[in-house]
Amino acid sequence: MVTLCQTALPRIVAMRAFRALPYAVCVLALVVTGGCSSSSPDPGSSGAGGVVSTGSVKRLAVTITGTTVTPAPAQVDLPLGSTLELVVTSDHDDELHAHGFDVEEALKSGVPTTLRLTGKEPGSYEVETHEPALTLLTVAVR
Ligand SMILES: [Cu+2]
Repeated sequence: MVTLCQTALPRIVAMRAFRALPYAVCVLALVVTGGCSSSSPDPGSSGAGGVVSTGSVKRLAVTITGTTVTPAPAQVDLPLGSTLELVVTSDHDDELHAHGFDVEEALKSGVPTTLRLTGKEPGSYEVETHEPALTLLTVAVR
C-alpha cells in the first residue's frame, strides 16, 4: 500500500481539491490493517478474589470483621506500572500497612480507607493490619 500511495501521488498533484485523498486512503488502510491485530476492548473484567480491572487500574474492596478478612487473603498480580486501588473497611480502629510500597494509613472503624498502590519494583508485598496482625493480601508486582 506504500507503493500505491507513492505512485498515486504525482498523478493528483494538479487536482488540488483532492490532495488530501491519498493521505486519507493511506491512513484508512493503516487503521484497517492495524485494527485487525488488536483484540476487542475488555471493559472491566472481574478476576479472582473480588479484583476488578479497568485499564491499568485494579480495584479491590476488603472488609475486616474482627479477625475475618473478606475476601479471603489471596495473591493479587499487579503488572509493573499498574495501580491497585484498595478500599479497606474495618469494624474497629486499626493501622493499615502496605509493605514495599511504604504506605501506612490509620483505619477508622466503619470508614472505608483507600490505598493507591502502584507497582514500581517487581516482588511480593504484603498488605496487613497491625491490631490484630492480619494479612489482607499479597501484591505480586511483575
Ligand atoms: Cu506492618
